[in-house]
Amino acid sequence: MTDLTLGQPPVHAALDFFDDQHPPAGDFLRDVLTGLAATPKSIPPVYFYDAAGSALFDQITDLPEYYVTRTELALLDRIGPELAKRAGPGAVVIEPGSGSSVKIRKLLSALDQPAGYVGLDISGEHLIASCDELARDYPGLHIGAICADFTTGLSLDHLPLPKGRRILFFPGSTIGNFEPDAARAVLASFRKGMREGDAILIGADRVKSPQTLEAAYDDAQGVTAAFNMNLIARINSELDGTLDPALLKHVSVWNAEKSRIEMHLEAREAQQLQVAGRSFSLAKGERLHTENSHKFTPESFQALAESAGFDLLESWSDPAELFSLHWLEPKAKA
Ligand code: AVJ
Repeated sequence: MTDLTLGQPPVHAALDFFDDQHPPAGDFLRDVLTGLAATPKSIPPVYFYDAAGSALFDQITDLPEYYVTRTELALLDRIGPELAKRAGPGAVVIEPGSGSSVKIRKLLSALDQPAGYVGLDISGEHLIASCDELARDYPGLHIGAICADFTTGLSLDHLPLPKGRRILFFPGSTIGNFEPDAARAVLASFRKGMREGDAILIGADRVKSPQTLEAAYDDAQGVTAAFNMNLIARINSELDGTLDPALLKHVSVWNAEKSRIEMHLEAREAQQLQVAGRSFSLAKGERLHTENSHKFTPESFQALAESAGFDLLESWSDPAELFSLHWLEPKAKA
């Protein structure tokens, strides 16, 4: 059951609707225990983003080595008129995993009289705050918010959306966090919620020199290391863990075979650790795998899009070809 909460506490007069789909909270304890018992050991990257982790991620986006965010922002500025032409007037922009309000503002400002915006995020509080701010700055734009987990698909049919063509906005190379099969599944599930003529504007980071990539995920100021280590702080404080951050080292490695940057926490020496009363051991040099960030070539991204049921109509890149934005439309149904 979804409940359409209009004007219930807290009151959001600025929003056309707030649709709480009650996404199940991730089970941090279960996932950490499972990951530590596995070989190789791993922790899912969704747990990076508590308040401290989100603040560290914001700092990452400003680092000299982390070209991703500033490159995508500059690209959005440059291609704004082309996006306006592609989208046409009266579009309804839907943003799964709405994160940076800077990016959505650039898109909304570039488009030709957009009719609506719908933010969708797993964290309702954060979502409402950012949609409220958008509503203040874009009067006349119909704005709604959906609290849901986008990885399980988009359910939009019951919502009072303006009529226009729907444009899904999925920037940041978030798609790169998923392994190929899961990335295909995410895109295919987006497609299920789309009608003919709707489109996705999606950001995807590109393959480039391993040195550039490894530096982007292991910066000189140690902000990315702190972001990675934040997982350890969370395990210690929330799951009664005994991990010693001084015994772990942040590493970023380019995995050429899988075309991805991997982040790990590597044991500087052999150690025992406890989480919620359970014991685990790490051998010297053993790693906890904490994130994958897949990088694409124009060909590999096109193959992914097509395998998920989309045609790739256009791609744009910055002059140094660091990052791309792609325009996808559902393949005509046979
Ligand atoms: C938010 C998944 C796009 O993979 O570049 C940045 C996360 N991790 N630095 C990325 C991240 C370390 C980021 N994404």
